[in-house]
Amino acid sequence: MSRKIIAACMALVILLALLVSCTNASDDAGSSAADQSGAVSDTPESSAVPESREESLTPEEIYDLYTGDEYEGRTFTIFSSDNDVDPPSDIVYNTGLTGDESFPDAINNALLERQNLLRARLGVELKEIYHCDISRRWNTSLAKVRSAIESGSDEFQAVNIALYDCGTLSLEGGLYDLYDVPGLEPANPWWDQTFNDSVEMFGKLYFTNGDIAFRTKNAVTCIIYNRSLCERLGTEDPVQLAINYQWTIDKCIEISRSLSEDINEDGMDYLDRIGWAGQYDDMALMLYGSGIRILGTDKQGLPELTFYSEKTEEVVNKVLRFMVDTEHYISGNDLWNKTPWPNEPMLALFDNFKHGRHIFYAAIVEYIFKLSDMEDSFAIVPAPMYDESQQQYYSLLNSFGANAIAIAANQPESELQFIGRVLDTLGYFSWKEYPNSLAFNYYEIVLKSQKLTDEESEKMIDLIFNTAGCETGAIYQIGKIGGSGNTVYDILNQLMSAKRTEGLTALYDQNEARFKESIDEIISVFNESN
Ligand SMILES: [Ca+2]
Repeated sequence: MSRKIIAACMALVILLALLVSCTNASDDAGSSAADQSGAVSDTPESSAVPESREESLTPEEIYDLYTGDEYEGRTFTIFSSDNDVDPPSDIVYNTGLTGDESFPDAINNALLERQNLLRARLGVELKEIYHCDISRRWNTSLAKVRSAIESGSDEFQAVNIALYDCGTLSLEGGLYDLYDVPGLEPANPWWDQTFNDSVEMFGKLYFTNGDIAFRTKNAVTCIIYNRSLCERLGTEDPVQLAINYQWTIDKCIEISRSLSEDINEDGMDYLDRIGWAGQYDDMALMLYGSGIRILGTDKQGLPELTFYSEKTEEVVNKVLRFMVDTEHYISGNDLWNKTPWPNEPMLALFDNFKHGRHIFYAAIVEYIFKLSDMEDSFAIVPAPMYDESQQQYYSLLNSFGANAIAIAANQPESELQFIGRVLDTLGYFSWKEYPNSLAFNYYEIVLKSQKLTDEESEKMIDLIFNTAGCETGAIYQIGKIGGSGNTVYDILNQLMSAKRTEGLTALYDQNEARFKESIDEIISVFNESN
């Protein structure tokens, strides 16, 4: 524990030094890339930071990174999984891949550079085993890791797999606690602290995320909006509202209600002008953005049910009422087989959005890479807050789309220091503050993809990525016992599909005992295996 605190203090010293040097270098107040807190940071008075010894230390010294040569000639393999058959790797360089809009050359080149740096620094060769798991979770990928654990296979040193599979493995004792891995410091700034805080359970950290893997950054939920349309309609500007911490659910709904036009006068349908294009996932986005969590942790670090309150009911009812307002809200869930994209109705709405027929499109960050041919100007904003007093945004990592990095128990404890050191070094070379790194290039692309000023765009990037966390209640499937029963999301889906405008309390009451039982089961499975 003390090691964590020391590292966090050192990180703070560096953070302050970076902020000061940034202020000295130019008057550009926008780039708060060093801001890890997620909150709006006041630039500290430069006199507050003494000319200290720390400034002359290299980052390797400050963060206590291993720089020796005892691993010369070794290979480090990461087992990755996703549901694409043959996607570009986000771990190693993709030979022969150029000019792909959703996978820019700058990213691929940064992967190559990272491999070269790792080889030059530690003499270690980076490799990846990719496995396509069509169903994404609880299937072949999970089976492969389990079987590697059973046989003690040394095929791979770390895993980069679905959040759900990380959750399952962590309960059954299949993953190491990253707080206990020598050579790895999860408090280092290239690991995502808000993510770590959101998934820490039983006082342990079984999986993490950070600058090391950008595909998961693509899975952060956000709201894309058409800025030109807002100007034409004379609404308030969501980016400015977000920057001023006035971006709330009420504002979001109010702005959506400024657009409703039945173009062909045959009733509202998917080709009309409608303020918001979304889907059932919007409920999870709004709840998370309001600071509501299905699962929290108690003082002992044990999981506890934190979902229901009057505030929760208010948010749910607000979103339900918005969703049935078909003049201003259109849901992909109502459009199966009703558009030229029969099985992918969200693509129909995305096409509409591109053509200026919606103000908002609730999505994940990845979608902004697909708008280069959109004429109107657009940008991303975080999920709105419950109200202005919240003064903090929360961005939900899409639990289905995101992976996490973990060390599985196929490796013996004697290998942990090697694995920890390589992972931390890889993280460091991926860090957005490291010159021309993977994360640096990723953020540059997100920045330039938005049609905003650089300063505005940087602020949105900070507000979204520095507040991204995960809903452990979804990952651990609270409510399912032995594979059956309703999760919290299941009961919300029931309300949405029935077009209800209230009714959470009764449904919740019917299921609460089961939710609690499910949590007790998680605790007992964990206690038996760990
Ligand atoms: Ca119509």
